[in-house]
Amino acid sequence: MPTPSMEDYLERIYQLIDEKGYARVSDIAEALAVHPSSVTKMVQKLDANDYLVYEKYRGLVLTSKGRKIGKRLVYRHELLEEFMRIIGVDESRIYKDVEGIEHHLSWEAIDRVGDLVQYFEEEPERVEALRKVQEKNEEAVKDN
Ligand SMILES: [Mn+2]
Repeated sequence: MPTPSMEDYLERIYQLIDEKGYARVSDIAEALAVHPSSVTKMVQKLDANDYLVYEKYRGLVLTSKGRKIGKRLVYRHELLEEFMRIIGVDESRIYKDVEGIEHHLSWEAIDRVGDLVQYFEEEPERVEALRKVQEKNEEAVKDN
């Protein structure tokens, strides 16, 4: 099992490769706002755990294990963002909130959140009904 920090790297490396076809240490450092030496250290750790193969002058390649987990981590992040959007969290807060919770939920909880997102997406009236509850609660706060 990757640690939360390893998960952050795998998620970002998977995304970079998906978008650009490669992930350089400098790109990863920029994306995660960390020093390149920290990236090199972590990349070596991910290599030792068979998530990727790292060669100093040739860059890095995810193994099938790394790709599988990376894909799941990106899915998890996107699903949780969608969940936050549906429950009405302000767009400006969504990214940070997801970064704060994503490593701390079980995969079972993620699957159940997936069911809930699907439940709302299948019938837009369900989202409207939720918004009505939220409006009512906001009115109640104002009246207090
Ligand atoms: Mn994330």
